Amino acid sequence: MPLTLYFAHGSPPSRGVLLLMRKMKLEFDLKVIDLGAQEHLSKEFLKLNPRHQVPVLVDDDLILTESRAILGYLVSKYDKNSSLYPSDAAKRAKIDERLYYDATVVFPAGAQIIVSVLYERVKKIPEKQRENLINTLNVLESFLNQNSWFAGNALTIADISIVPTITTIKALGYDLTKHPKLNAWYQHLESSLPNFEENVNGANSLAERLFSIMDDKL
Ligand SMILES: N[C@@H](CCC(=O)N[C@@H](CS)C(=O)NCC(=O)O)C(=O)O
Repeated sequence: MPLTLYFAHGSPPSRGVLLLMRKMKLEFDLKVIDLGAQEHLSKEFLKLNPRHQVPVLVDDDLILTESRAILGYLVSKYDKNSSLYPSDAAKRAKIDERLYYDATVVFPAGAQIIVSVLYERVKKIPEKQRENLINTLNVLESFLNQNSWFAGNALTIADISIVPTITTIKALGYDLTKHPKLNAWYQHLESSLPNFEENVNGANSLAERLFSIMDDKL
């Protein structure tokens, strides 16, 4: 049975998994879940993920519901010698460190703003949320002081996990050139990752929904 990815265009973690699957040239069924139409609350989807979130990966009888676990699994299972997620303990620990930072700080910093606009219908981005996001971007910039990648000296799943949030904030009007190393990293990924435009289109569609509610930009 082929892999199946349940995915939403606007969702940064979904787009990260899609970017990796395209890069790895995996064959898979893509099932697009329309969050606006509440397809993630359907009975069938709740059976896959009771937390009603995308992405979800199904591989035979394995169901995975956390994007960063999916990224690690795909490389470990389908390209285990790849530098995207090496088996060396120290290298892998550094990648995991960045993935946890993404899960607990980077993605939530962007997601907070999206939730405030989409669900609380705020017209202006709350100043505290904007500051939090900028502080996070400054930390990301400092991570790039030693290397041009987030974990070591090669592209890894840490970069692939983080980049969709950055694409989203750019789509919301943020000027990334304020963070020169982050901007250079972004441009490199934009020009080298296959099908990157799918990620940009997904971020633009989410930004369009937000701009239809708020009179603000990042
Ligand atoms: N920890 C999850 C976060 C996924 C997540 O927040 N998904 C959002 C879209 S970006 C979602 O499906 N939201 C619908 C909901 O929570 O009901 C991951 O990275 O896989």
